[in-house]
Formats: sequence, structure tokens, C-alpha cells
Amino acid sequence: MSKFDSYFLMNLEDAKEYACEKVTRFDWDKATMESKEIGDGNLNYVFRVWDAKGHSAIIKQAGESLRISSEMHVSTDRNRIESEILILQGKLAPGYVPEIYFYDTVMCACGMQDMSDHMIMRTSMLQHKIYPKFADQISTFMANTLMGTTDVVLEHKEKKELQKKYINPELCEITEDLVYTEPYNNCANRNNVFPKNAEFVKKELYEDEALHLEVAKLKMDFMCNAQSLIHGDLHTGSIFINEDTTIVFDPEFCFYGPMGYDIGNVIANIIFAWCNGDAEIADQAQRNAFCGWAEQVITDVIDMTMKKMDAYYTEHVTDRMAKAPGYKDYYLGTILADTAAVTGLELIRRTVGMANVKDLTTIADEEKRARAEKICVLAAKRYIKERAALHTGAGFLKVLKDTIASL
Ligand code: SR1
Ligand code: MG
Repeated sequence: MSKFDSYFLMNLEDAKEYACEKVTRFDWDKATMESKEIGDGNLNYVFRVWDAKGHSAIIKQAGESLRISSEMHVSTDRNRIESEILILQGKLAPGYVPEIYFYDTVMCACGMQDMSDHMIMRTSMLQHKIYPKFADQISTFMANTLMGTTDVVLEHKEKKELQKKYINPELCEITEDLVYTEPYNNCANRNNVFPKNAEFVKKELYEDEALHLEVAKLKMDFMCNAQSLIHGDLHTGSIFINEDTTIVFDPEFCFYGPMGYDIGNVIANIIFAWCNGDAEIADQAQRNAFCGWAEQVITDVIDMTMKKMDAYYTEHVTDRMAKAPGYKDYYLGTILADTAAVTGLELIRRTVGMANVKDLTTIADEEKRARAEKICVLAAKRYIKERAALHTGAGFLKVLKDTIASL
């Protein structure tokens, strides 16, 4: 019998005891064990547990209600999904995800590698740090995990087994509501609109019917296009980073969906970092260095991901018809269009929706924040409406630059 034989939400003391019992690879020094709750996401509880002998691990537990809102309840099975996906992604992209030590479907918790020698990328971005290897590393992660789980590459029954196993309706519903619905109508009355931009948001988002039509098309595509086993929430809060490595975690929103959803999330969140740097860095040379790097990342992530996907496709394609001349270019073209659209959707929902980003909300000067949010919304509308015409990283960056110049 163990106190962890039935589910309850752990506190700091429980987390230490739990790590001792479940992370058996370490000979824990019980007397010096400590724990700290370090979660800053919207859903789960994350404990770092360590001892004086140098052992450490992360214990992550899914609560029955979400941190962002006690009224929102999502199956705690999301912890199993996340653990299994990290194990799978670790095979497809070795070294790009934390090692999972165990997962436990009773406590809805898992133990994983402590990444304390890295920072959460959003925190780094708010300190305006530059990571020259990021674009190359994240593009490798995405090309391998996304292309590696498609019908182009996998035996189709194997793919359908994965699709069945990770259908994830509850987490998908959050995305369908928060990304693809509420930012355009505030139908659940939980949008967070910066008061200075209230009129602007009403006109540009709530009253633009042509935009609503495009978002409707994209929403149905998100629900119906079982293209690839996507991460589903690949923002800078789901990435650990340091000078040498990029580690992706938190794939609890994963399901079979359009792979542009992941790539577009990365691009949008780099744009948020750009906006924060532009508004908050006083020194011009430093501002140019950080924003210039962010611009290069936007260009490189698009171009490198597409190039690596192209190569992965050529090397690993198994489907006979997907080898038809011209099909690969058509397929990659649809991914780029989806990427542009999701860049726009993520920019909009994090600016005006329920779950905002610190990159915008911490901009101290109200005029600068209003301007940054206008840049995000106006660029976003172009990414959505002009998605079929964007074919290169330079094209993606031009939309952002032209929008800035227009304000
Ligand atoms: C109710 S959860 C809000 C957001 O946090 C997660 O990280 C997802 O992005 C979700 O949309
Ligand atoms: Mg998360």
C-alpha cells in the first residue's frame, strides 16, 4: 500500500515523497531533499525535486481543474498523453525532448529530466537573450516529428492506430474555442482586450466578416485534417533553451492535425518576442540586435523547416501515390499556407483572447503596448487572408515589416 494508490493533488512534501518512491534511478538523500513548485503554465502543477547529492527531477501533475480557471475541467489523462508523446518524439528527434522517467495513470503525474540548465524560452525572450542555434534546432525537431508521423511516411494502419490513441477531444476543444472561435466574437465573454484598443478590436476582429469566413475554413481544417501528430501548443513557454540546445516539452495538446499549426505557433511567438524587444529595449543597438535576430529567426524557421521537410519526404516517403511527380511540392505548399494562417490565428488569440502572453501584457508604456498589439492583429489578418501567397521566409517577414511601416 502506498499513499499514491489513489489520486489527490500533491503539495511540496508529497512531491518529495512521490519522487523518492517513483524516481528509482536515483539513490535519493531523503534528509536533504527539497521541492519547489515551478509551474507557470495555465493547466498543470510542476515540482522540481532535488537533494544535496546532486540528484534532481521534475514531477508534473495534472489537476482536475485548470490553473487558469477553476471552472474549466479537462481530463487528467492529459498527463499520460503528454508522457507517451514525449517518449515517441524522443525517438523521432533524439535530444530534443526531456527524458521521461515514468508516468503514473493513478496520480496523473510523470517524472522527467530536470532541465534547470536551460531557461523557459519565453522567460529568456523577455530578458532579450539571443540564441543563434534556435532556428536550426527547432526546424529539425519539427521536420522530424511532423513529417515522421504522416501518411506520406508511416504505414497507414500504424498511423491510424496513433490517430486513434491520441484523438484528445477535450484539449482540442480548448483550441477550437480559444483559438478558432472566441477571438472573433467574444461569445464566451472571457476575451481580454486591452482597453485602449477596444474600438480597434471591435472593427478589425469582431466586425470583419471576410476574416470570419477564412477562420471558419481554418477551424474545420484544424478539426478534419489528420495530417500529422502535432505538438499542439508549440509556443515559447513549451520550449527550454540554452546556448547549445533546444528542448521541447508540454505536448499535452497533441493530436493528429495540420502540421502548420506547430510551425505557425513558433513564428507567432517569435513575433511576440520581437514586439516586446521593440517596445522595451531602450538602447538602440541592443534593440536592433535582438529584433534583428528575431527577424532572422522568422525567415530561417520557415525556410529551414520547409527544406528539412522536403529532404525528409524524399528520403522516407513510402506511399506510392505520394511519389507522383509534383505531389511533394503541392503538399509542402499547403503546409506553408497553413503555417501562415496559424501564425495569424495565434497572434490574434494571444492578443485579445483568454490566454495572453507576457511579451505583450508586460509592456509598461500603454501607448507602446497598444501599438504592439495593433501590429500583431494587423499582421495576423494579412497572414490569414494572404496565406496562399506566402512562399518564403522573406515573404513572412515582409508582412510583419510592411505592417509596422503602415502604423
Ligand atoms: C485554458 S488553457 C489556455 C491555453 O494554455 C495552453 O498553453 C494552451 O495554449 C491553451 O490554449
Ligand atoms: Mg502548456
